Amino acid sequence: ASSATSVDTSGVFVHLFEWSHADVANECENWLGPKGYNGVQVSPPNEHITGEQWWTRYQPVSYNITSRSGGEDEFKDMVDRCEAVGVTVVADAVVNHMAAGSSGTGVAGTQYTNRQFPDYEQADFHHTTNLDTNCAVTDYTSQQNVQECDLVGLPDLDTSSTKVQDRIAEYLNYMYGLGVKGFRIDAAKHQEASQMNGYLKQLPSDAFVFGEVIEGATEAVKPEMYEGVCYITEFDWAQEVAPNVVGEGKMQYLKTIGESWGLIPSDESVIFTDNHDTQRGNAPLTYKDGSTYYLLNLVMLAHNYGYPKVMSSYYFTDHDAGPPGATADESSCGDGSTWVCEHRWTGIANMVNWRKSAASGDGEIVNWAQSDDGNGIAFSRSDSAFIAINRAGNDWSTTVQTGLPAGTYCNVIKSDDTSSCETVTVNSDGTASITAPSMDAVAMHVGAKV
Ligand code: AAO
Repeated sequence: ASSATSVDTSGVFVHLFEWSHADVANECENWLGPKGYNGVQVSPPNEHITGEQWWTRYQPVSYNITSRSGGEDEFKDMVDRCEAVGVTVVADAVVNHMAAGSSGTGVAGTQYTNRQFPDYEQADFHHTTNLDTNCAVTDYTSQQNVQECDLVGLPDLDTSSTKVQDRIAEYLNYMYGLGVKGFRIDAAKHQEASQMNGYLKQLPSDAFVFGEVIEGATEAVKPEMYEGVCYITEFDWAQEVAPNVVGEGKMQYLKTIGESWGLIPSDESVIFTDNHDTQRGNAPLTYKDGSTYYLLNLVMLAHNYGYPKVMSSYYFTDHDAGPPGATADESSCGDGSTWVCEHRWTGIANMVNWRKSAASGDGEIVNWAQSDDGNGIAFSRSDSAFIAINRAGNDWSTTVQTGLPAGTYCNVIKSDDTSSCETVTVNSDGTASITAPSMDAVAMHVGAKV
């Protein structure tokens, strides 16, 4: 997993959940590329069951590139246009299972019956002595139950079968051929790691792959089982960090986020504040929380642990509600009813290039400083980037070592426009007098020097 992939994991990617391919393509050109995002995760691009709910995308009917987000031509156009501005498309690959139910039709018109699809016959699925039935995932203390039974009624592909492995590899390689260099493996936890590797090893070695493996304290399947096979989602990142941004913890504890906290190794870890499941589940903070969620994002982007993925949502109250019909663009982003566009929030967007500067040297966290009550923290990375973040109810003013070359810098939390931004002056000895406002931050980096 640590081998070179076509994605630089010291950067930042974004999940444009349920965006159409056409809107993603525009966003790559208008926003993601210019702001420095190096990847975009898109919703599963293959044919899925019909229906308005967002989760129809997680019930594959075929591997035709046709979905609510668009057809193959639009998909290809998106991939080309994103690649052209340095944004790698990361496709959500739903390959653990196929659609549930006794029969149905996919969005491209493909028909299926119980555990039988054009691509798979009943024997390709895990099953009981009867080919047409299987056990259900009910016992997370049993690896066999988790990996060989059906997750929420979804027919579980028998990934021990080389026929199945080869068909999955063919699908992923088809997307690779269209220019897709990254893959999220949905429900990776429900596939035995070496069996998963049976299809992953058929991909070109520069493919970036991360598996969705949710850690459960008493469970049989552990994220570390996937180390060396793919990058891994670290769901505990938000669970462990958020209580220090809001609640009983303190910002001062965040200095050491990483393996010493029991998290998986940084160079195999994909982190996120919330994802499309947890924002409807047990995420400690989401866009609905406003400023505390914003600070959690700033911590994620500033710290050197893991490969961060910014969540970009649509507004919802109903758990199952699918995406709004509106085009996602600058007029709908943040309108309160369609697309939230967290990835455009000024501080979040400008921290993407901050993180690039931060990774230009060894990336280590140095010049750590904190306020007396531990609610304000400041640090720099690689003598190229500095941030102060304050969760206190009052402003935090201090003079600190920024590690930066002397000069005048934009406070990129407010703006990265060097012709008009609010500025911070760094003295010849690298110190600066800064004020981190309550529930806000100050950040400078060498890429936004006035
Ligand atoms: C829909 C309907 C179902 C219906 C089904 C078939 O909702 O009622 O039976 O169709 O007709 C999504 C939706 C599902 C939807 C499905 C298919 O979420 O509701 O079903 O599409 O349309 C487990 C898996 C994990 C999975 C997660 C949802 O391990 O892989 O469940 N996530 C992915 C996708 C997700 C998608 C699928 C998989 C399926 O991201 O969007 O489903 O393609 C514990 C376990 C986890 C387990 C969770 C939830 O987690 O550890 O493995 O995830 O429970 O069951 C703490 C604990 C942690 C715990 C967590 C959450 O963090 O430490 O252990 O809390 O409680």
